[in-house]
Amino acid sequence: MPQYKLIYFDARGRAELTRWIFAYGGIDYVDERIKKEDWPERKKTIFRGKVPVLMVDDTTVPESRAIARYAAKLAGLYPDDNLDAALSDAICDKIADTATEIYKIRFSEKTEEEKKKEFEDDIYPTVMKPFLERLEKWLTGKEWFVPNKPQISWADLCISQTLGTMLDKVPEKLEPYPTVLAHVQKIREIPSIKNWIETSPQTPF
Ligand SMILES: N[C@@H](CCC(=O)N[C@@H](CS)C(=O)NCC(=O)O)C(=O)O
Repeated sequence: MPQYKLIYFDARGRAELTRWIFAYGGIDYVDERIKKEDWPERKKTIFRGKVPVLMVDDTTVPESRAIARYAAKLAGLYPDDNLDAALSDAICDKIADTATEIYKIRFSEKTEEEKKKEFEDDIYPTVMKPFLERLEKWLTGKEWFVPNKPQISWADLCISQTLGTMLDKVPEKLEPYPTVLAHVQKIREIPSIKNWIETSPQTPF
């Protein structure tokens, strides 16, 4: 069994989905969280100077989506049906792209008021709302996200982890989507996930 080390900042960000997947799979790993003040020096030692990276023994795996997909395979959360796999990739890619849009605002120089306004006037109506409407329809009548061989997959964790942040910060935005909301909550109630949420470091983002 290789040794796994996930290297990121002390934040949920682009590493949290992989942490959920490891928690679900009961997979041992080192959760290394680089302090802000240590980053300029550490950056020089990290492949392409970007995190997250996953060390698998001495091999560095970069790119958060590739890392999460690899972790999902280890945890039995990657669909073995090819079409289900493609659909799970599609939703996780879509969510990651949306998160990138949100990060652009969050880490910009704008004031908190300006960031909030940009989310309300731009990102929410043009990106989040149409996405939530489609997801509400897709999940209606389904137990899990993938349709062909229905079973839990990393797509369900991805939906719950990302939209869970929205539930914590702007719960009213999920209220019009009861099926999505129930799905987010169902995954958060899985004992291994619930335990991770309750015991993991509390960070602002
Ligand atoms: N496409 C990459 C993006 C990685 C990325 O931009 N990471 C940010 C943190 S979320 C980073 O390393 N920022 C520090 C820096 O660029 O110095 C991924 O998904 O992993």
